[in-house]
Amino acid sequence: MSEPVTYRLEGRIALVTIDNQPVNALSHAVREGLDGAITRFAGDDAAEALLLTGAGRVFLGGADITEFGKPPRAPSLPDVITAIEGLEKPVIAAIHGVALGGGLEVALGAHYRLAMPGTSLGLPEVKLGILPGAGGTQRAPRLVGVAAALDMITSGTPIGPEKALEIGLIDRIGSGDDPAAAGLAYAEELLAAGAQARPVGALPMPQDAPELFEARRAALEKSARGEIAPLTALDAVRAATRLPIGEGLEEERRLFQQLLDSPQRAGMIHAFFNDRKVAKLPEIAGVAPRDFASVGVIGGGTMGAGIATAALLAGLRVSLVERDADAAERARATIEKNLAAAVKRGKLGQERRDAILSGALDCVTGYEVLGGADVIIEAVFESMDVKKEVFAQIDRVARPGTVLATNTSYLDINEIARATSRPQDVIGLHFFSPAHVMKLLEIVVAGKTAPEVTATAFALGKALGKTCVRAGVCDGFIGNRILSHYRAAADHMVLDGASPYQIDAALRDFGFPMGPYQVADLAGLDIGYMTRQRKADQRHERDRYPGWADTLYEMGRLGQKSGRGYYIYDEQSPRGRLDPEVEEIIAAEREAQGIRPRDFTDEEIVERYMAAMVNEGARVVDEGIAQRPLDVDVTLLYGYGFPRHRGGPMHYADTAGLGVIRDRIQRYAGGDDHFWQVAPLLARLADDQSTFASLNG
Ligand code: TC6
Repeated sequence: MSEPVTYRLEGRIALVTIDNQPVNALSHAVREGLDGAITRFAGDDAAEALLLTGAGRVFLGGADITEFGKPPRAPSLPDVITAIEGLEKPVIAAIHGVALGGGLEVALGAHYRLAMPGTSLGLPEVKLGILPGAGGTQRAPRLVGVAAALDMITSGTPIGPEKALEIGLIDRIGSGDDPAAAGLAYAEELLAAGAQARPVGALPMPQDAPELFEARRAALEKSARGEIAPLTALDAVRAATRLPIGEGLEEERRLFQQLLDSPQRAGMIHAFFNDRKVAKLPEIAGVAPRDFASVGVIGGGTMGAGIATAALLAGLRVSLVERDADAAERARATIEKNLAAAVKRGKLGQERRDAILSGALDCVTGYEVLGGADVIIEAVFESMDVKKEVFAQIDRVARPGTVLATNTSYLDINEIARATSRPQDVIGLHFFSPAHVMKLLEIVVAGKTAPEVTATAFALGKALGKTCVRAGVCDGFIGNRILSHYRAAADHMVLDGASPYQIDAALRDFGFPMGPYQVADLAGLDIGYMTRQRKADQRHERDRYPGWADTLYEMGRLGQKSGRGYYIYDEQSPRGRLDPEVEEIIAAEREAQGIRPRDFTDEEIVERYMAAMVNEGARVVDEGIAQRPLDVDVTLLYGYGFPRHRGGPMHYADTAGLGVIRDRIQRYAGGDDHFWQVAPLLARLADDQSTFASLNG
């Protein structure tokens, strides 16, 4: 293996290059290499300055995340950076691609910083449940001031070189396309000007700003939803305003270690690696996707228009088919509105928007236009008969090799595929509404879907910026199937005495952005009603029924869209306020069912809700609907608001202990042994004292 850190004299400049592909993570070997290079440079009389660069696509992608949670190995990154900073001859960092986390902290240990155009500079540690623990919280505020440092550190959002130059994070934006060449030229220029070592740690302590810290703390307490890293990072920055650099670094280390040991760190790193593992599937390894440049969308309602918007934003051409000219016009107007919102959010330039609307979008009424599409996505009314009719028509016009996708959220895709003469080309693409905003895409592989079609679906999803999860065919696929189970558990608690408001609040405290009854109001209570109607003939005599939900629907309480659902929405409370009438309706239902209500603690609410989610998750994995527990975790994280710092429901279960979850379910079965039956996979793993993670590969 080649050396991860090389040292070469370029005239009077020592060029130190870090080469640890793919992202030059600061692994143990890299830290050792850097340590060696520092010592060599200090004793190298021929070297007057040191230039740090990264080989390949990026400068440095940060600390090696795979090492977190393992015993630390010297030299530590903070020590290496302090040694860089302490060098008596100038050290320059030439940054390209990304300088993230520990990578940017290395650059902060240098005395001068140059970044190439397009570079991304950030301290994203809070997104991994930690804080910049290699001096970032002490050096960044000294360099750019408290406010700008807090922006970067507590949000984790990277900035570009222009902004970095403006706030003083870097000294210069390089030119050309070779960072080493740009860095060498800059180093020569500095030496010619007599530049000296200029340690950031020696800059004056930044002024304390109590009001700023208080305001930021209050804002973070609201937005962090139980995440501890942003608040702890804020404390570390505050230490920079009160302690000299050496003590500040020690305090940072102490706080970093606290976070490193927390289950939140484990949850967020689990999520980080899952984001990457989820698209790695043996069935499509080495399978080339088909080319796609144009997408046909059938149906221009909220979902179809959202899918079309997502495809347009990804630079694809879109032909949208509606049943008549008015509907086509309405679809176009919805897409225009979506694009205008994207312009407003800074996601799309005005010029690009104009080009899209004049050249890349066609809203028409005939299916013939679909003959030119590489992928066709159907987003019409959820009825098997309608879908089959649409697919028969698609089959008539689509050219061979076109991927035929349905956006159904529960129908049997095998049956839909049979309506065509090419079931191998048929696949499910289950978008979440609004489709141009929500990150999750369930890719539902049917019995005869060809691997090439699955590979194309994953490539398309990636192009649309989605997190794609492979699912198998069943009612509700991965996400909605699990949802219907944990939502039933919540309904049972309502029947037994918990108020929907208590349940929502308990789950918000757990970290969900909304509780299940707020979600129901957002989606519309008609959706739940329709689902209950649809599944009426599958209902078992022992299923417990949330009759009050039908009453709310029949009263016209459809949720946010009608101003009333579980909550009341009006000018005075746009986010909803509690309604005693709902409690009365529920109380009447309990009485009608002969139930004596009891109290629930928030803890019991969360435990029952999570047990139901995990149990159904285990069934979904066992049946092969999800291939691995991690697919369940990613689905719930990206489509259902599961708190990222808890990693996902299956990771949550591993953390709690599978035996504990199994025992809870067995205990609940004492009250209802129809609903509460331990899933066989959960029982097996618990008996073996194993984990869901053991199945993630
Ligand atoms: C930190 O620095 C703390 C400091 C204080 C400590 C004292 N380590 O994302 P990609 C892997 S915390 C180990 O697909 P891209 C990744 O798993 C860190 N591995 O590529 C994948 O492996 P696979 C702060 C890492 O071009 C492969 O590299 N830094 C690391 O789309 C390619 O990754 C961050 O949070 C790592 N640090 O994006 C940055 N990073 O092929 C995290 C990546 O086996 N990284 N891998 O699946 C990123 O944001 C992106 O990877 C990227 C490149 C923008 C660097």
